[in-house]
Amino acid sequence: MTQVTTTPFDGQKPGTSGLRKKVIQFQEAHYLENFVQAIFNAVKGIKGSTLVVGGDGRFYNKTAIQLILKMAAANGVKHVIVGQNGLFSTPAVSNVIRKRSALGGIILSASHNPGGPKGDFGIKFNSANGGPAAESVTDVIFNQTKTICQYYVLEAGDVDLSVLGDTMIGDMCVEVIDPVADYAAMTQDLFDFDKIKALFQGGFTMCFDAMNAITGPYATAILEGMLGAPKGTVINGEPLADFGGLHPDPNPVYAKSLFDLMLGNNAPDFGAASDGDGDRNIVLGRGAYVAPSDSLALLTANAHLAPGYANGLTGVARSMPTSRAVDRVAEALSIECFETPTGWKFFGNLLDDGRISLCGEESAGTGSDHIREKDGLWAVLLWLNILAERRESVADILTQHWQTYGRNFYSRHDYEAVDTSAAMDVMAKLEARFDSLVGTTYQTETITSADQFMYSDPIDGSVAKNQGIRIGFASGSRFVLRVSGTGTEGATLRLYLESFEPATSRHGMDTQDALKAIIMIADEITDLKSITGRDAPSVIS
Ligand code: VG1
Ligand code: CO
Repeated sequence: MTQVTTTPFDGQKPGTSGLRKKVIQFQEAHYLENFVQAIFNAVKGIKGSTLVVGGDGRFYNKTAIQLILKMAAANGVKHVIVGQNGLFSTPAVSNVIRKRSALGGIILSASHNPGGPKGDFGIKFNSANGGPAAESVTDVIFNQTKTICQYYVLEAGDVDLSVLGDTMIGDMCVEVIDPVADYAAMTQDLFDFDKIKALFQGGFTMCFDAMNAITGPYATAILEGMLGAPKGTVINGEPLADFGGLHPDPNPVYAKSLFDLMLGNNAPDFGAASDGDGDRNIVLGRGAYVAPSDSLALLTANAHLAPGYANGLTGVARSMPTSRAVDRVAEALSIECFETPTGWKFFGNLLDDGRISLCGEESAGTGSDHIREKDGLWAVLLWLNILAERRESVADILTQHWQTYGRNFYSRHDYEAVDTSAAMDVMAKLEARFDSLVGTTYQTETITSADQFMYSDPIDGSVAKNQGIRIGFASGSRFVLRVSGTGTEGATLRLYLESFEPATSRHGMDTQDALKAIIMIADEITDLKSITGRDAPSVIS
């Protein structure tokens, strides 16, 4: 074993789930090594433990895994379970950690960020419950990155990750497993595969765009293999190191070809896509896009149609910027509904404690208590199970949902890669005006509340501050402004806009038109465009 002397570096920021940077930064001497050692120093019980390791297949995945194996062995880890060829989707890692009672897992991914040598890479630690490490752990990792002065590596050759089975390196066993098998078996327990099979046999058509990222092998095995969907249902199904140049963020801009297909003349019955690491999903019907916030509400209202949720839900949760469509369903079902900060880790305690069964975020993440990560393919399968039971089109199901609960018009405007100090300036100036804003009327909208979102975890009492600015209006409309924690260039400002429309006659409106007044007011009072020098958002979803 070699002990290498190193110097501290600007590690992961406190509060974020992992380290996400440009590949070239990870290629700098000692950079990845420092972070991996910081994890091993921070996590209790590493010696003699079992860990799960894998990633979304992006550039640098294999190099990073070989290093992690050698460092794990040098740090006394007993057993590492790795996906064949180093591949694992994020939800599959969560599942294997739980199933094999591992101490935790290391996931290599930058999720929806672009890949390739000039793209992004990332690494994060998940705990024994299968979920992203809590802030109490990530804060210790962060402190370690600032003080670290040595790391440990075993001198050994690379392990052949293409072959299933066990290999010893030093005193540590590396077990290479099929990354799909356990995950596929888990989904079979939750959903009625026979019903979904019958749906496909009846001629139901679907397009699943894996965006050349990790869900390809999972979707192909489950949809085309186990459920009998025709070959070709899954497109872009091969995980590529640079995602074939695609930007694996399933939104109207980066998944444009799927949107064009589904909103065009030859649309199949159902369309779906997921992101780089397989934890997000979007779904579309013929001529109908289901906004992720609406999807969470619809899944909550219909989950009982799938065997895994037939006994009903204990409660639901959504991240703060997610639209409040799901709140109305929870009220109708008389179940609890929680509002948490952005990021999946905040759902962990509620799921572990059985307070919620389903949860989701506006950024196309939905999941349940089956694992502790959001799960793209799971959401698609739940949709398929619901469609197989209801035998109605996605568009009809959506329209009926709005008729019953009203429609929450919702949109997110991202200003990517803006100057970091300008972004901070926008936030600080708006915050300084809270008192004077409340009671002010703009056009027909009166501001009734302005605050920085703070969350107290109902289970362990931990407090997360400064989770985004919320401006509420008397009409029930609101907007939210926060700085992204996952961007790797400058800062990304996210502006979330929402209005509620009870009148069925107005449900067919274009979303941006419906939100026009709120968009104009947000522009005016945040001063975002003049401070950042941008005249339009980079992405509207
Ligand atoms: C974004 C999303 C957030 C999500 C996070 C990680 O964070 O908005 O909802 O939990 O990405 O998703 P931010 O801080 O950039 O807004 V993933 O698919 O990267 O694991
Ligand atoms: Co992701």
